[in-house]
Parts: sequence; structure tokens; C-alpha cells
Amino acid sequence: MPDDGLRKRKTGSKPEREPPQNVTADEPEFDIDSAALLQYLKILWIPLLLCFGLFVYINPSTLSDIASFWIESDDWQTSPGSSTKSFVGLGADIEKRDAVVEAFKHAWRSYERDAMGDDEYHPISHKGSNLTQAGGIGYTVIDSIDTMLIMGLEDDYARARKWVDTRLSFDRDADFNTFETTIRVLGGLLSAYELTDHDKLYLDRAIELADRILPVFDTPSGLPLPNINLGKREGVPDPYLPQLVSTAEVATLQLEFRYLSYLTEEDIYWEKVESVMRTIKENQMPHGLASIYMHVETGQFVPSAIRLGSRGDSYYEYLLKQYIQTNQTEDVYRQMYDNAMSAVHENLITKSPYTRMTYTSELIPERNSGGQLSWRLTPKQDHLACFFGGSLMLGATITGASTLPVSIPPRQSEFMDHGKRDWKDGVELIKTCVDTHDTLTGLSPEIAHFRIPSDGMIDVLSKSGVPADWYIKGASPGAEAPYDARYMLRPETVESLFLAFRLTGDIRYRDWGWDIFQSIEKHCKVETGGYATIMNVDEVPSRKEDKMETFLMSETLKYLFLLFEDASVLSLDKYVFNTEAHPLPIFSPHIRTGFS
Ligand code: DMJ
Repeated sequence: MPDDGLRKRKTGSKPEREPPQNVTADEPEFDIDSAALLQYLKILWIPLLLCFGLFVYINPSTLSDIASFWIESDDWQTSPGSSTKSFVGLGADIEKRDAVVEAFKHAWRSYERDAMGDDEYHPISHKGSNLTQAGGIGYTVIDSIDTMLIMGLEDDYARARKWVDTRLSFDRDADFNTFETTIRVLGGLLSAYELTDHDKLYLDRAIELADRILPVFDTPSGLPLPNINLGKREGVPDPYLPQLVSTAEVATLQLEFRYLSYLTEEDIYWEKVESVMRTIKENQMPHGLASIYMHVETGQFVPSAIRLGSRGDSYYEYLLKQYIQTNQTEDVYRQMYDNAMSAVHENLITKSPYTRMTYTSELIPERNSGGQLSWRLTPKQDHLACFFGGSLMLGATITGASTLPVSIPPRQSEFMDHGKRDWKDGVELIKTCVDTHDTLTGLSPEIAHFRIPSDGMIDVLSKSGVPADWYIKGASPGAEAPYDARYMLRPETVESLFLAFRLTGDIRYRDWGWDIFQSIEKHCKVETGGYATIMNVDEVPSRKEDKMETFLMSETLKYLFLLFEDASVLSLDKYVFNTEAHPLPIFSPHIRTGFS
């Protein structure tokens, strides 16, 4: 499949558009003085029409731009191309929900058979491995526990709990990633504590782990170091970029440490992660966006890519979720989130030129010979960025709402202007992420690139009738699949589908989630047990890599289960999900709230 050419879609279909319903254009006004102008127009209309035709030929999006300016739908958009008629209520779809439970059992029980207690699982070789030579830290077991609890898998849960009780050790003299350990292990323990009606085992282990992690915050800026030696309790810089820390990593510890602080009434956990947010706020870049690296000594952003994908993603996610977690009491996070969203809309949200798909671009810093900094817009979207559609919709119902709570599905009148903007773009971004599943396997690649006018392909594509506005860079028939072409069991699209369904009750989100689930079953399932990353989403039968990421069981299957479960289970007005899908309760803080 050529990377620069005519990638045919599996379905060959154009994205559906909202059918125009209400034409609101004013009638044009004429007066007597216009007569002379009309005379000229009578003579000039043919060349004018030809010019306009040529312009539209070169810029095919013009007509839809003009139409969308004048046309507004009566129905509020709950999903692309839909109306409120696709509302099906929020009850469970038991058959589909139970099919997801079977998939979880297939994954967990083979891991338990082959690798119980190991950090990671290799389903093809039937082996486990640990993150370091010093021994495991319960990465997979703890990441999976709350999913078992939510699915009601009592026996599996009992065995996992026993392992935590008798075998788990954090006394490992080796370096572990601060962010990953926090979101998967600390987040998993806290969520297990919540869902077991406060089984003290989990809180004790969470406190022990958090205390071992705390030294990472002992830096001049308060930004945490990226690694922690859990045995020595020492923060460790990145060996390759010792002065840098990644923005998403430093700004995605807050939900976990703050909830621990709330539970223990120990301020230190709260203060450490809040001080990170203060540093970020004080060093905001002029456009309000956040580049993916910060300087660990000065606390300043350093020129580096700006994106909703890797190393940027959960910074934006946690701005909103911090505001939600403490029951909307900390206005500073609302402000930071709203400012960031305005900046994202102004700078990163892009429409593809041919089919008008909404996607998020990246900004790449460049310096000219005089050392002047400028930013180049790059049409590349990570699968990771697909969390953003659902997040935008959720944010619209909270910081963008003029009245709380909003209806399900919301009415236009319940949103402020920026809420309407975020809802609409959230819906469209989900559609785009779903569209990137239009591959031979029905699964989306790790990275999608989008066509832009300067790549010279728009004309070729429009002539050939191929409506593909996105492609996998470097993919070609017979050649080794590029890294971008893989699907590694990631959750972000189904995470957005889950949120969108909960907020709308629109059946389309369930339908899309079911399609994705079936594709995972068909192309990622290892018959002898477990699921595996596939190397190329456009190759059938799929070639598998011997790795089952822990987030399959903590996130992908949990969000799919919840998509088909009754919406009263882990309802969005009582819980906020950490970035690894571990639900934590929304609470009213008794320690202190926010900074400004
Ligand atoms: C997960 O570990 C988390 O969702 C994280 O925020 C981003 N990447 C993975 C899943 O893709």
C-alpha cells in the first residue's frame, strides 16, 4: 500500500454528513441603484461562473464551508450524521456486555496460567517478564483487579487479592517509571480500595508505594523526576535527557496523589502534586498550549512538539479531571482547562481538505538561521489522541454547560458558546478516530497522517475518487510494516465511545464499539490464551507480536464492558477515571482547595 498514494478504504464510503435542515440565510436585498451593476453582471456572469468553478475545483471544501456557514441543524448532534432519534436509553446490552467479560476471562486466565505475578505477559511464548531484573511490582495483577470487581469475577478476584496480600513487594532496587507506576499500580490499588468498600490491604499498599515515590518531587522546580528507584527511594533522571521531564508524565499523577491525601488526611501527597500544577501555570507558554518537555530545574517549558498524542495527552485530560475530582470546587483547574481548550481549538484542531475530517495536528518547533523560533503544523495524529473526542464532550457538559447537570443527550440551550464548540468538535473527532479503523482488520493504526494541500495528493485523490484523507506513513505492499501501522490493544477510541454513549445514549457509539471489539476478537486473539499486538492493521491474516499490554485488561476491555453495561454502574457524576481507567470517587475536599 503506497504511503503517498491511493489507499483504498475497506468500505470505500465517504463520511456521513449532517443532513441540512434549516436554511437560515437572509434574502438578498436589491435596490434601484443596483440596476447598473446587474447590467454588468449580465455580461460578466459566464466568466465569473467559470472562475468560481475553477476555484471550487482547486478548493473542493469551499462549498461545504459555505453551506455549513448558512445551514444549522434543528437537532443537536449526538453523533455524526445522527439526530436524537438514535437515542436508545442507558440500559445494559447484556449479550454484548457478557461477550466482553468472556474476552477478559480469556486474557486474564491465560496470564494467570502462564505468568501470574509477572509485570508483563507474552501470550505467544506463554511467558511473563518483569520490568526490571529486581523483580515484579504487580504491574499486570494490580492493573486488572478493578476490572474483575466491576465484572463480578469473584473467584479470579480472590486469587488476585491473595497474590497482592502474600507476594507483592515494592522493595525493588531498580528504576521504575514514575508516571506508569502511579497510573497503573497506585491508581489500581486506590480503585480496588474504593470498589471493595475499603479493604485496608489496598490502602496500606498504596501508602507504602506513594511514600516510596515521593522523593521524585525533590527537585529545584518541584517537577518530579521521571524514574524512581523504589527500593532505595531515590528519584532518578532520564539517562538520555537528564534535564527534561515530559509534561504529560508530571501532570498525570494528581488524581492519584490527591485521592490518597483525601483518604489519609496527609497533606504531603496533595501539596507535592499541586505544586507541579502551580509550576505549570506560572510558566504557561504565550499561546496557552503545553509543549511535551519541561526543564526539571527551571520548571519552564522547552521548545518541543505540542500535541494531544504521546507525552502531551493526559496533561489536557487531567486538567479537566482535576476539576471534576474535587466536585468542581477548584476553579483554577477550570480556568486552566478552558484556556487550554481555546488554545487547542485555535492552533491544533484541523479539518482535512477533501472529506473535511476533524483531527488534531501537532506543532513542531523550528529555528531559522537567525535562531528565531517558529512552529510548523504537522498533520499527524496518534491513536493516543483519540481520548480527546470523549474528553471534549465530557468537558462541554461541565465547564461548557450553562446549566448543571445537562440532559442526556444535552440540548443546545444547555451549553455556552465554548461548550457548543467543544461538544461539536468532540463528536467529530470521535468520528475521525472511528474512521481510522477503516482498515483491513477494522483496527486503527498507532499513527495516522492526514493529507494537506502541500503534499500534492489532493488533486490525484479527487480525480481517482478515493476519499481517503488519512494514510499510514511508510506503508507499502510487501515491505516491512512501519511502526505506525501497528495496533497494540490501545483503549483511546473505545474510551471516547464509552464517554460519548454515557452522555448521549446514542446507539451509534455502541455499534462502533462492538465493531472494534469484534475486530480485536478476530485479529488480536491468541487461541491458546490472551491477546496480542498486531504489526499491521492493513494485513490479513494479522501478524502478531508476542506482547499483551496491561492496558488491555485495565482499560480497553473495561471501557468496552462499561459501554454495554447499564449507565448506573460507575456513573459519571460519582466517579472520575484516572488515565489508566481506574475509577476514583468524586469528593468534596476537606484539606484545602486549589491555588490561584
Ligand atoms: C495508558 O497507559 C494510559 O491511557 C496512558 O495515559 C496513555 N497510554 C496508555 C494506553 O494507550
